[in-house]
Amino acid sequence: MEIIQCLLTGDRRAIARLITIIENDGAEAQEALAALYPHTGRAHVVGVTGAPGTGKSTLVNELAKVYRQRERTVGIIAVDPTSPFSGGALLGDRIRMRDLSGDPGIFIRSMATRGSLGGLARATADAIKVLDAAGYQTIFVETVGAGQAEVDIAKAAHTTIVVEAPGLGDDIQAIKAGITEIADIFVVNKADREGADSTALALQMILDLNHSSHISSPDPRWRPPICKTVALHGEGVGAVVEAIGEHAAYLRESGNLQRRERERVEGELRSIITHKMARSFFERVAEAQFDSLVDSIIRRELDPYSAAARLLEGWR
Ligand SMILES: Nc1nc2c(ncn2[C@@H]2O[C@H](COP(=O)(O)OP(=O)(O)OP(=O)(O)O)[C@@H](O)[C@H]2O)c(=O)[nH]1
Ligand SMILES: [Mg+2]
Repeated sequence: MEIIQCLLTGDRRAIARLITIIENDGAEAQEALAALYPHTGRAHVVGVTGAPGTGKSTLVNELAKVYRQRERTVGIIAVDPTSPFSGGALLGDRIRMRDLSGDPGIFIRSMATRGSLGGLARATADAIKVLDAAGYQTIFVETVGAGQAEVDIAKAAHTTIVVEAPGLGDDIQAIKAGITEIADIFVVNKADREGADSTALALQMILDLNHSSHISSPDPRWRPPICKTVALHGEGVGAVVEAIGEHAAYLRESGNLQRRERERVEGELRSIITHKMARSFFERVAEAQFDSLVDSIIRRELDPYSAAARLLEGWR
């Protein structure tokens, strides 16, 4: 494919077009992904997640600057699971990241939900492949919140940063509930504000608790560092870059890089198969039969499980 040749030379229009093709999820997307896949697997993917407004975009912006000073190319994907309008709700991010644009070593793209959250996770994973094949060495993926969509998106990352900010008391609860499992690095941003120390302390305590009770820690040998930053002024950002480097080295040396890659590919394959099977089922099922079963369920003549079994009969 000609567009893939352009992509491999780092052509920005080719990158943008390919990501749009992927978002539209048609036959063209499959063909493109097949062609670019052999050129992937080189980038280090860093997920950045956390509650709204904690300073994720500002932090990514500053991290990207540090990487650029070190002559590493940077791809940035900002994912908004709450917005159906790609680019609309995230316009703010683009404006904030404006001081990075114009640098050919940086590519920034926003993505939003077109259909299901599962679809968004798949599209994000594929957009990462496009930037990887185009030669971007470090790829940041920013997501908001701590829902299942973020956890799924985080699975595509090698290193996941969870960003906290002081004064979000309830948020610590949310973090406790699920997100410690995906955090490789914690950042307490807005350290210029009151309460940053107690937020960091709360995180320490959660880590101690998890450590002693062996709850989460998929990686008992890696204890997530807690970095304090003032992203607004670039303070403490160098330490985050170091932590990312240390985590990457840890992944390589411990053999966890291969283990994660295997888990990621397994999950991806399962998700694609589930998606494809469901889609091909709904393409083939007779609408009239489907509707009449719905009527039967409503009339309580049939329960939903038996109706599903009837529809699936003979489909295997
Ligand atoms: N005081 C202070 N403000 C900050 C700092 N970092 C970011 N901000 C401000 O916090 C606000 C939100 O920053 P963003 O970077 O957009 O936060 P975000 O987490 O990307 O926000 P969403 O993507 O909307 O969830 C902006 O007004 C920033 O200027 C910081 O270190 N200190
Ligand atoms: Mg943001």
